[in-house]
Amino acid sequence: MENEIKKTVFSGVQPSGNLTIGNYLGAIKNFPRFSEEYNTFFCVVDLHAITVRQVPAELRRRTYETLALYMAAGLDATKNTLFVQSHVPAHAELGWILDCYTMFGELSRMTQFKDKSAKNAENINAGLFTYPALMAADILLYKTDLVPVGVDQKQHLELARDVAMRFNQVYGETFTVPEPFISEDTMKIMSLAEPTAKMSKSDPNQNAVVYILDTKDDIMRKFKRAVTDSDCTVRYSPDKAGVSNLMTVYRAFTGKSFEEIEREFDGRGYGDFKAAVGEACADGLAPVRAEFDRLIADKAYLETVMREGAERAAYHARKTMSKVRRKIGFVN
Ligand code: AQP
Repeated sequence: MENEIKKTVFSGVQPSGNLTIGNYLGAIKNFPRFSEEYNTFFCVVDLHAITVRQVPAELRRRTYETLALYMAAGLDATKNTLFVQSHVPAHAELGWILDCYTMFGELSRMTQFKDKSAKNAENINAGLFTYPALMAADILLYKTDLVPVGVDQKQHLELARDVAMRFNQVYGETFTVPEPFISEDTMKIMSLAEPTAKMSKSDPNQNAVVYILDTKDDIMRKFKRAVTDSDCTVRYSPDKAGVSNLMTVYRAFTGKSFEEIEREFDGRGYGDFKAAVGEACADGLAPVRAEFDRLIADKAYLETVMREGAERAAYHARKTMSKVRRKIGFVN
């Protein structure tokens, strides 16, 4: 499966909550497009998830679910390396090493750290702070060329590039410097309750978030209640954050352009529009949900995928680690 000439793609999702349509449209839905032409590594990043306190049984369940969702969204386990981060200890090892090449000032500027420490004031742990160095390790272990992510991860990716270049400057060419792949159309899906804030799986307000596995009824209800404005025209505009966000979701599921959507709902109220967004989203997610239900019922198969994926990932990680250890001066 691995091909020396092909470039490499790596990405991951934290099993830190039920996955949202933000995770789906911003990241997972884009993953399968790389399967044929790249060596691909898609990881369930459970080490990252514990930077915020998790209930152990839920973390375990969501790890299986996230893997099943990768496959339900179209990733074939025979064509992609699908694995769980904590099954490949080299992530933690390189994470520690890169901590020593990442500056306090750089980490202090990360907006995700600022946001998450504001939300988790009682648990501002060192892992939350050094999260981007571990993310750099995830990416650099596999000589990754391209990282498909939502725009919220762009700052972390820039830091990964800086750390790779810094290390290469000190020790000579070691790491490939990765590029982000950000799908312009869906790079940031916003909360339905507060459309100036990102939709997040850890948002305690369940009505603000559409989960990939929500029932059609839930999806219809959530879009019906979505915050819009008093203007009542379906128009894409920076001063209409709620409506623009719904148009982005509708465009992603129907393939229609913003102009077509504006024409379709010209003279019609928000009620019709919200119902159409709900229908399109529920219909678009239905096959993913059906495939997920099939996969999640077969835990033994998911465990086989995890085990084989971890073996393949570990093989590549070992090669990078041996180079890194030698360059740093560790005794073999
Ligand atoms: N709202 C979003 N719009 C577009 N892309 C998004 N992503 C997340 N939310 C949106 C992308 O999903 C991938 C996986 O994200 P993650 O699990 O690594 O962490 P995150 O970015 O912190 O996502 P959440 O949902 O906000 O999780 P919590 O609430 O746990 O922090 C990434 O590519 C991300 O860009």
